[in-house]
Amino acid sequence: MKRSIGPALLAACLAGPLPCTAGPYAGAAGTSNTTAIAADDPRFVAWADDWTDYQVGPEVDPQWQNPENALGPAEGDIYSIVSLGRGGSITLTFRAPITDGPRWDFAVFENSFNDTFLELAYVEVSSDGIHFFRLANASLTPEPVPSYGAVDSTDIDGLAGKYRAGYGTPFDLSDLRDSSPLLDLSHITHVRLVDVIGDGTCTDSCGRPIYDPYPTTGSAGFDLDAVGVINSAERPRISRSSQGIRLQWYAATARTYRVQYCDDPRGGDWSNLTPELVGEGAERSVIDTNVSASRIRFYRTVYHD
Ligand SMILES: [Ca+2]
Ligand SMILES: [Ca+2]
Ligand SMILES: [Ca+2]
Repeated sequence: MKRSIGPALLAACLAGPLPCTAGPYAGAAGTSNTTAIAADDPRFVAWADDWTDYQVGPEVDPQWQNPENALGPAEGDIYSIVSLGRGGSITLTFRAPITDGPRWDFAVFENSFNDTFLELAYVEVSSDGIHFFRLANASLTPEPVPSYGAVDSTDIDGLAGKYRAGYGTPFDLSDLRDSSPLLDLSHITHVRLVDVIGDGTCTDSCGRPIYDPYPTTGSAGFDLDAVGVINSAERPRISRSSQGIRLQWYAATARTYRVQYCDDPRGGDWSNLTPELVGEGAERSVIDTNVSASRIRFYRTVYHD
C-alpha cells in the first residue's frame, strides 16, 4: 500500500517524539488550535449512506455490532455507534462521491465521553471499492496507555478518534495527491476505518508504536458514530462556456434534481432553470444561456429521493 506523507508530518518523523508535555498537533475540541468540527456544523452536506465489509474484532458485545448506527448524521451520543473491536474494520459508502475540495473534505465521529479517552482508527479511502489508500498519520504518545488511561490529542494526527463525541476529526484528501493512478480524489466512494490495536503493535506512518487505552472489553476498539461529508461531488461546479454559464455536478442514482437561479438571494425568490432531472450515477451538466456579463446570478440545486 502506497502512503503519502506531507511535509509537516515528514518533519515530525525526522524530529521524533518531542520532550515537552504537549504535542505539536491540534488540541481538543474547544481549544484555540483545534480542528474539531461539531456535528451540527453547516459545512456537512451529506453523511454515509451504506456500509460494507464489517469485520468485527474481539471483545465486542452483540449490542455494539450494528453497522446501521454508523449511517446518517452523527448523533454525538455514546450509544448510536458500531464498535470495531480489537483490530476490526468497516467500510462506509456514499451515493454521491466525496471530492477533494478546499481544505477538509470529510470528518469521522467517535463516541469518546471526554477529551482524553481516545480510541483511534486508521482512515483509508477508495475510489473503486477495491484499492484503498491510508491517510498519513502520527502518534507521539510516549508509552502504553492503561484501560482507562489518557491520550493527549496534541500527540495525534491523521487518525480518527482524536476528539470527543459530537466532534468530527477532519481529513483532507489532498494529503493523498499523486498517491496512485488507482485513486481518483474527485470520486471517493468508500471510507474504511481500521481499529488501531492500542498496545503498540500498530505503528504510525513513521513506524512509531501507537498507544491508546488497552485493553478494553465489551465495546473494544474504535466506536464509529458517523462519517460526514464536507466536499461532495454533488455540489455544482460553475464555469463559463461559449453558450453561457455551465453547471456540472454528480447526480446520484435515482435522486431527482432541479437547478434554480436568482439574481438577489436576499429576496429568497428562486426560479427554475431546469425541470426535474433524475440522476443516473454520473456527471450531469446544464447551461444557462440567458445570462449577461453585467449581471450577477446565483445558482443552487435542490434534490429529493
Ligand atoms: Ca481537500
Ligand atoms: Ca470502544
Ligand atoms: Ca451514529
